[in-house]
Formats: sequence, C-alpha cells, structure tokens
Amino acid sequence: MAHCVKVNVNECLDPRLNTCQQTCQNSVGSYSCGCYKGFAYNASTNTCDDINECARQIDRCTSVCINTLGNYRCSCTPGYVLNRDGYTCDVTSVCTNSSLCQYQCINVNGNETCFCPKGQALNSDLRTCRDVDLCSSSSCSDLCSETPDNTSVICSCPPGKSLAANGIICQSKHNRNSRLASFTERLVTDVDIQGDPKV
Ligand SMILES: [Ca+2]
Repeated sequence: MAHCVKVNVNECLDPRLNTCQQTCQNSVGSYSCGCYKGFAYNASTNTCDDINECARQIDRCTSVCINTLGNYRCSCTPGYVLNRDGYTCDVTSVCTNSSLCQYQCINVNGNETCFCPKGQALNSDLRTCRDVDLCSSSSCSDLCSETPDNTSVICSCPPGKSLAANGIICQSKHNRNSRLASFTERLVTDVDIQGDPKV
C-alpha cells in the first residue's frame, strides 16, 4: 500500500509554477493571483488591469488628472502651477507657454497675457507687437519726431519759429520780436512824454 504524502508546494516561489502577472498568494494545495495597488485583478483573463482613477473620479486632483499605468498624476491648466502636495494648483507669476508672446508674457490671475515694450502696441492676435506712431497722437504744434528708443516724442519748429517753454507749441520769432519792438517803442514814447520839459 502506497503512502500518499500531501506536499505543500509553494507555487508562488517559482514563476514556472504559477500564472500570476503581479502578486501571488500561496495556499495549501493551490495559490491565488493578485495585483499591486492601482491595478484591479481581472479573473476572466487572469491579468492585472490598470485602474483609471481619473475616469472613475477617485483621484485627488483639484484641476487636471492624468491616468498612468498603476497610478495617476495631477496637472494644472495654463497659468497655474502644481503645488508640492502634487494635487492642488496655484496661480503662477510666470507663463507656462514661453513662446506665446513676441516680447513679454505675464501671468495675470491665471491668464497668460502678452505685453509690448513702451512705444509699441499689442496686435489683434494678442501675441505680437507693432510700432506705435507716437507723433500721430502728440500735442506738437509743428514738427514731431520720436526719440531713438521709440518711447517718447520731441517737438521741434521750422525755421522762423521757436519752441515755447512748454516744449510743444511753436511761436513765430517775427511776431515775438515785432511785439517786443512795439512795446519798446511805446515805452520810449512814454518816457519822451514824461520827459518832455514843460516850459
Ligand atoms: Ca491608473
């Protein structure tokens, strides 16, 4: 009569003895398969399927959720940066899209906004800048030119006129001189009258 000895083989210790994809739980006379955290065991295929935390809405992301194999990660919409907790987002002062603007990009309350240097204006594409003709809106009465750095205007006057102290109005040198001349003349006349000896 032969002895039947029941030997407990640990199938989990040898990959050739089990068909588990991820984890293996030994039991007397058998074994069972399991999965790592982030995976769900699929009994029909004996595989471990990724759990899509984003789709199942079991993620902790406050903004954008990106599913990964066995896990997920959080991201933020443009203008926001992920906090160190890995879940929440805060407004950032810098723009995430550095190629967005022709010149400068500043994050204004989460909106990445393009700015132009002084003397230039933003085009309707909200990205590029155009030179602004500062003279077209200047107060110069006669001649106008832009400073080399394109940031302000300089008024000037044609020959025969001179720039008033306000720096924007040209006045005729001739008128000024003739008024001065007539004033001097009147002054001289007054002196003559007063000085006229009454004999
Ligand atoms: Ca996942």
